[in-house]
Amino acid sequence: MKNKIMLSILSIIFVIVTIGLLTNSCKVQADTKQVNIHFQWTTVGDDGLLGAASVYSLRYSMISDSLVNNWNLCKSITGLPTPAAASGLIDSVNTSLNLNTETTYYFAIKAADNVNNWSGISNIKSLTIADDIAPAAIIDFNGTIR
Ligand SMILES: [Ca+2]
Repeated sequence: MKNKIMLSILSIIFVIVTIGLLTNSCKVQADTKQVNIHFQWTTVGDDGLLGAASVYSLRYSMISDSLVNNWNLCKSITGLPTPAAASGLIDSVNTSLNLNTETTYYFAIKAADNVNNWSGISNIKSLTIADDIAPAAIIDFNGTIR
C-alpha cells in the first residue's frame, strides 16, 4: 500500500516536471519591443501541390528544435490569410509581435487541407530582434562650481 502511494506520487511529480519542461521548451517571453514582421510564402495545394490548401498555422519559438519537436506548444500567430485559390501563388501576412531584443526567434508555417491533413513543417526562418532604441537624451544636465 505504501509503495503504491509512493509510486503514484512519483508518477504525478514526473508528469508535472515533464509538462513543465515541454512548456518551457517553447516559452517565449514577449515584452520588450513591438516588431512588425512581413511573412511571405508560396502556396501549396490540397493534395501535395494540386488544388488549394484550406488553412495555415504559423508558429514561433526561441528554440528552433521546438518547432520541429513540439509544434503545438509553440506560440501561434493569428490573423493568417485563407490560402490562395491555387498552389504556386504567393500568400503573405503582416504581423506585430512583442519580442525580446537581442534575441533570435525561429518561425515556421504549415498548411492543412479541408479534412485537417497537416503538411510537414516549412523551412525555418530565423530573425534576430535588434535593440536599436537608444536611451533618451538627458534634458537636465547641469554643472556648478563649488
Ligand atoms: Ca488533401
